[in-house]
Amino acid sequence: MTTCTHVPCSYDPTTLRPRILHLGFGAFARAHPMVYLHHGLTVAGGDWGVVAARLNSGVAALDALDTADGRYHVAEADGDTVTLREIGVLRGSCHPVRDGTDALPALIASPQMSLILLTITEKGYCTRDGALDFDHPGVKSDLAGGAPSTAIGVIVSGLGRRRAAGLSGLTILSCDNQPHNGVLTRAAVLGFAEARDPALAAWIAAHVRFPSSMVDRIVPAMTDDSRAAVQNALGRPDPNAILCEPFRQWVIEDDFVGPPPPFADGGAVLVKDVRPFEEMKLRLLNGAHTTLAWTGQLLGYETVADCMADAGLRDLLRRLMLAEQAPTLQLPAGVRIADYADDLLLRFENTRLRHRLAQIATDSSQKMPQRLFAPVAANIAAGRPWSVSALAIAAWIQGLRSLPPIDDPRQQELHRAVQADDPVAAVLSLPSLAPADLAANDIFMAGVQRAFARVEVDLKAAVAACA
Ligand code: NAI
Ligand code: CS2
Repeated sequence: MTTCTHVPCSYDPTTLRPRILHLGFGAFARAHPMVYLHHGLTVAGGDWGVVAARLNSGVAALDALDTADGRYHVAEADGDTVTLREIGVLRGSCHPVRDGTDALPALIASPQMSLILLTITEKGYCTRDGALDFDHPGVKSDLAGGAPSTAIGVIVSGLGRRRAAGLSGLTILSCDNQPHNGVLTRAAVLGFAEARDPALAAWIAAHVRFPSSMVDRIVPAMTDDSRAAVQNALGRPDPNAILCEPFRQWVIEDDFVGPPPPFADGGAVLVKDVRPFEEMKLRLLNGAHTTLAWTGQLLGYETVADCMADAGLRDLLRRLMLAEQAPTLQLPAGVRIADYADDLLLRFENTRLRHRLAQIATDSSQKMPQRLFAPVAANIAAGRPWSVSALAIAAWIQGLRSLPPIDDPRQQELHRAVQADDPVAAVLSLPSLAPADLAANDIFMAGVQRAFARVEVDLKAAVAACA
């Protein structure tokens, strides 16, 4: 028996002004930053409205939001409850394919624009080794003077117009699962601006803020099941709705140009240093997700919740989190890491989510460094165990060889590498994948090779041996 609660929007969306641009408006945007703003406006009021934007795909998704006047529902679901919140923060949408390539830079340069939010996925930053990747085809084309096609090109173009118009700077807040995501965004934006116009780069460095943030809420892509669950709970379809877990967390570096939107009133925590929070989350939650994505698929499971019914995989994750990831962390004050790990396992059990392992496995080349390679490097340096991490990396390589292809910006290189006689060495030696000193470390290479040999023969036994 499911208890459904419907919470209508209690503020008047027509009083909001477009002061926030959200680039990369997909599933997570709907269910996380918009929800914080929604709660903040509900509690504290204000006029902070959002323009939802995407760059390459998704015109129809934005059209559907416009048709609904920007209103949609977030369904927060677990075993026996569904809470449907009506969100009213959107004040329009923008897409270069529909509205012209000038539209996004012009929005960024509108006087009332104060904040750009980003959920453009790890690859959307066009970086390599922490700096802008000048070999990236999109970056090359944007710098050659074409209409900007990358998020970074669009942002710099808009900031150039703000400067030319004598306007103030603004804040750019990354909500992507990257370590030090503000530092990375700043490096990409400044790298691009420097190549285009050093005076603009200097203006950006002086007038634009790039706080880092740790974001957490599990928001799988919508499926027929989740659409049906929303329709049952709401009594009618909502084509813009999103279903997610009840849990949410947002820790933001307190570094804004001017007063921030009421995110803190909506439950976000503003802190001086986000690093302890982001490392804990990226290594325990996301590291565990990536481990499951590959081991779970190889064992024939489809979703995270399916894996949680396998005692061997549960034990494997606990060991990864507590014996391998936790020792690499400086914990945020007041956090008991065993409780944090137990809470994660409970969240993973949520059968309402049907979080597909194949979705988590996408773009793994962009996820391995922060989720597994960095903690492994720390463990090897300290002489601590890292056998579960080795198994996870080996399962990734075996999965690339034997599972149906999964999207990854480095898919072609990876595909070639896994055909080599020594796929482990070929993959881990790809430039800018693992850190160069880790890839050159014999202990690392031999450890993953040993794990790979076990994974190839009998993954279930390899899991049991590690767990
Ligand atoms: P999604 O697929 O629903 O949306 C992705 C958005 O990124 C789309 O708007 C797409 O157009 C845009 N995008 C993709 N590649 C791009 C590129 N190269 N340049 C510019 N924009 C690009 O995915 P979702 O679930 O919204 O996740 C997006 C990101 O949010 C994740 O990659 C992650 O960093 C972050 N996140 C997601 C969570 C989740 O549970 N879904 C939780 C925590 C963070
Ligand atoms: C997942 C994350 O797709 C993935 O890589 O690990 O999106 C995860 O669901 C979120 O980070 C949870 O906050």
